Amino acid sequence: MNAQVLNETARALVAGDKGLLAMDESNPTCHKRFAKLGIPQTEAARRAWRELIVTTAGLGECISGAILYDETIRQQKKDGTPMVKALIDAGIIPGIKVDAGAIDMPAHSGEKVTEGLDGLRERLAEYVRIGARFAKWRAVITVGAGIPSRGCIQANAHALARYAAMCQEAGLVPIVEPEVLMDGAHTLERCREVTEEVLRTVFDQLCTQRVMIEGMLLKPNMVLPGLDCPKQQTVDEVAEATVNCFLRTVPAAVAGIAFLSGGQSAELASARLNAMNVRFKSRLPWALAFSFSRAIQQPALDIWQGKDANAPAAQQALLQRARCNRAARRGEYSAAMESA
Ligand code: 5MM
Repeated sequence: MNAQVLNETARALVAGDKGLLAMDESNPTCHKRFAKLGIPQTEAARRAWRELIVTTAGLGECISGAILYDETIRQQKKDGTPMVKALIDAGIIPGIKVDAGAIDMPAHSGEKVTEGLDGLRERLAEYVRIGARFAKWRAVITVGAGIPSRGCIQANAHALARYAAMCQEAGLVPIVEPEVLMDGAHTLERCREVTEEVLRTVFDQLCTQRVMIEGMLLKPNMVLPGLDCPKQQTVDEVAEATVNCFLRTVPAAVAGIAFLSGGQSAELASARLNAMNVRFKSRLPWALAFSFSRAIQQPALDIWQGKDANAPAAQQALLQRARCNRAARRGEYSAAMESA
């Protein structure tokens, strides 16, 4: 493990006002999004969509790193250029999702555990050869009646820590993503309580597995009320609850925090990140950045609809969202940017 290289890569991913683009949807997730818009659920369509993303001119001004799916990291653009080279040429660091997805957890009704540790060392070595410099693993925590259980939190935290240690051994910066889901009618206070317990457990496991905290990034949920909760807090209240939760649980040595969007609208995700940076940036030990998938891609996908003729407008929409989130990192985002 080269600690200096890991620390430099982790810092580069959250440097300045840039953030990450998650384009690592597994085929089932990608197909769900394509199906809603009548886009064919084929390898050709997935490749075309991802080529549209990586060839968006100017994307590298806002995006530091892109998280790819196994299929995409092996693909080429129509002209034969590998996707990885296209990203590097655009000034974007290539990364790879390495978990094998979340399955139903035995003896834990309604809960999931993420798989993918078997054979991981060999897969990581191959991804390094292809050009990846960081990796990502997502754990899913569901909030409901009597859940999450201690067993679910511990199993997922342990797997995240084993994955992170193996990434660092291979020279890849691990992005550790424990996602407390927004689904349900739980309150913001309940989300805060669960997120705190999850983060405490995750960092305890990361230390136990000897993960170098300076050489990793955290990709968490914001602290939010459930989507069906009747009381939806203001942007400022969410910003405050989220930052306070992390101040209690995330070590100062972590190179950066890059939020997932988790099903928030693109505008709300930008506004909430912006509020955190406006109000707290100067007194936080870590950078507050983004690692959005839907909150960057969805407006562009809605325009593209699988048609070549719509590609320029879709790229414009993608760049617009990336610029909004870059502004949110600086604390300079405003609703007026949406109509610009
Ligand atoms: C939570 O999902 C991650 C962030 O995306 P959003 O900003 O849309 O919430 C995302 O990176 C996710 O891990 C990938 O899309 C892969 O998900 P699947 O379910 O396909 O493994």
